Amino acid sequence: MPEDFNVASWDLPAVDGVTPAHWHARRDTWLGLFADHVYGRTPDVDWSVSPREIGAAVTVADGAGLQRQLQVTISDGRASVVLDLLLILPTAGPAPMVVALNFFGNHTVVADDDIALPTGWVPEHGVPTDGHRASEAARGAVRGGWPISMLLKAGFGMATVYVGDIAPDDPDHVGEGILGLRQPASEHPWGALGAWAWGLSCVRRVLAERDDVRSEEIVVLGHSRLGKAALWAAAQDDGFAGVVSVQSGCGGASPSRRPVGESVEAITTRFPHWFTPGFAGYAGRERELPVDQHQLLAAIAPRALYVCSAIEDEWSDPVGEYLATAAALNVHRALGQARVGYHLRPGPHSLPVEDWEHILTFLRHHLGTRS
Ligand code: GTR
Repeated sequence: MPEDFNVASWDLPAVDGVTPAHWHARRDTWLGLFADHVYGRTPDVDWSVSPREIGAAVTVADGAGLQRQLQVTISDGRASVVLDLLLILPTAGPAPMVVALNFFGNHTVVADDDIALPTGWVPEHGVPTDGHRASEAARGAVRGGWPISMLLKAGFGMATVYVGDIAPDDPDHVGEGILGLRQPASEHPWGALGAWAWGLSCVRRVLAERDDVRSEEIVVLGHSRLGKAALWAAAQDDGFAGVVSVQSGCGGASPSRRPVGESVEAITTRFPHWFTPGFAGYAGRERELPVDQHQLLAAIAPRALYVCSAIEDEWSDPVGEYLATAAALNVHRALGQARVGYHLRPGPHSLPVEDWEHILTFLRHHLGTRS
């Protein structure tokens, strides 16, 4: 563990006294506070979610999986967005699923010339682009971080969408997705994390209707900023059987009150578009936040929660992630379930195969999937 003895004193809002009888009301209160003070309100709109399969299924991983591409239109009758959804499912029948957004486009996750390229803005962070437009040269660029064969072997399918299909991750372009089309009639407008969480729930709805998916065993996973979105998605949408947060840090699994790693000031200065604007007002006054991130982890109870940290990733505050998980565990226990796990591995901020191995061990155990 990193040196931790000189941290100024801090404490978390209490989460004691939870009982099954009043859990729903308590959870709703916390979710309302997160919406109003951190992520913004998700519009209370009746969205239709219409998937359309593009092309034929392709056999992958030496016959272990079937790869499918879907275009998902999400509409409220006035505004709509279209997501390109990449599915890889075990050939052997209905499967539990891991749903995860990707940073650069579906074409970067697997090396396949037939994967649709994103049509909107894409980031330039070591992955080739044509001036912030998706490039053929990026096909398969990040496939090392997506161990599809390992997932299939463990009995899991994988569903992924490019995060920018929902809301591009840039303050100047974020409005080109759903945020530009729908803002709730609220003084707490949603930001990109709220939009990404909403997109994840839409994907879950698509999967839950499929015969080749075990609808009760859909888990949402995310690394870093996408881990923040995964937690917010799972907290709000109890159709998810669980969540895996990988080094989600500030605004994710680590407490805002703990004066270690990324602060509210740092994150809202660099990424103002992620949160509801009012969150920035807590810079330097984190103690006044009416919630903290352990309550987000608790709001997932009694469903499965797995938090991954890395020792060298001090910006995400691995100790804080652990302490928040431990605090949330008390709530999960109070509800009679302790499907909560945490690991800390050596090394930097990343999602290597080593993390996936631990994640799949946890999920196989707690989702009761085949051996
Ligand atoms: C950092 C940011 C973190 C984390 C990370 C990531 O720059 O400060 O909150 O989300 O990006 O998403 O890779």
